[in-house]
Amino acid sequence: MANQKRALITGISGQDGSYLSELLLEKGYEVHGIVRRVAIEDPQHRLSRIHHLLGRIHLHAASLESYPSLMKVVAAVQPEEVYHLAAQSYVGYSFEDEFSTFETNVNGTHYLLSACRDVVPHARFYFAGSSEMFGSAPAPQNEQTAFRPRSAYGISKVAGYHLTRNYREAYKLHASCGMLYNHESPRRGMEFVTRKITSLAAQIKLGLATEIRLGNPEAKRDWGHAREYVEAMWRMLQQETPDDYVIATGETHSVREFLECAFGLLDLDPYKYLVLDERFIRPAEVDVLLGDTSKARQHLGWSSQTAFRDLVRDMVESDLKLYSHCETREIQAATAVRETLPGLQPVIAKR
Ligand code: G4F
Repeated sequence: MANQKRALITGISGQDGSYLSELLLEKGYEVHGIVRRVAIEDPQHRLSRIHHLLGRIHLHAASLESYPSLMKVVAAVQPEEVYHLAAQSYVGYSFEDEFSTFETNVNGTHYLLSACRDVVPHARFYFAGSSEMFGSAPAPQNEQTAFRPRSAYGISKVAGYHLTRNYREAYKLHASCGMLYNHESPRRGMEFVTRKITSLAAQIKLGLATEIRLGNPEAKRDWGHAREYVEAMWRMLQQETPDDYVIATGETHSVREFLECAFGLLDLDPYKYLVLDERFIRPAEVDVLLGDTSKARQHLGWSSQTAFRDLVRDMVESDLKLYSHCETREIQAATAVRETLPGLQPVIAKR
């Protein structure tokens, strides 16, 4: 198609990358994505979220740690829109390895911004910021709230936000930052608490697991559906002027509420299975995240549509289906890894 817009997505194989690819394909974009070389060598596992899109999207091997590799892809693709989603995105792990979190999240963002400025200065750029930038700031948080990050991850996102803003002001890049609150779905990684809960609820229901080990159940998060949040990213890049937006539901719920809702949907009493495990407690916790989305509503015409209970139901039903088809030995292997490496939980591929 002659007028087809080209988009480049880093982190295309993740939850958000997969939903964003679907959205952009629907809108008629030519979609390009950056993945690590190992992902191309092991598509079954590492590209499971975009398996159904292979053949309709273009994948390029590059690494956020390598400026030349990013530069080469940007020059080859010549995108009109760049969505920078890739990151070391697990907050818990950032306490274990602050240095690689910084390397990937700060330098990776800097390299990509710099490549865009030098090669495609007219491209529109989206940076995946995070509500973790607000950290311990009082709720509700909006675009004016001062950042008080509580982890290396949060600090790395604050740095990415300032880099994005600086490229906008200094080099006139059309660069926007979405400060996205937690967004979940059946495609969420197993290391995050929502998916951990829904996958274990399903396994317990099917007799494949006997307990669920959690850290702090009192933390509160503003949880929305990832499928809707990628629409907000796209809308930001369709604005005449670049800007920064809080994207959230405007409701907050505790981990405990999520647990009760997920187990309740399967007629299970969570307290028969819950074990509090200090290995999952973070050295510094973010107690309450709650976003004020007035600006996104006004400027982007965007608001979250999925109710909390419907989000939980979507994830629980999907995991029930997934684990109904799983081999017991696959689950045992996954459980063994979970026990030894609490931060790193394996993904069981969707069939
Ligand atoms: O699911 P989580 O690991 O997500 P977290 O830390 O809020 O970060 C996610 O959302 C951010 C946006 O706000 C993103 F920027 C980030 O990339 C990521 O997507 O933890 C949620 C809460 C925390 O308070 C944690 O301490 O759940 C608590 N929690 C309690 N037990 C647990 C566990 N978290 C995990 N992952 N595992 C537990 O067993």
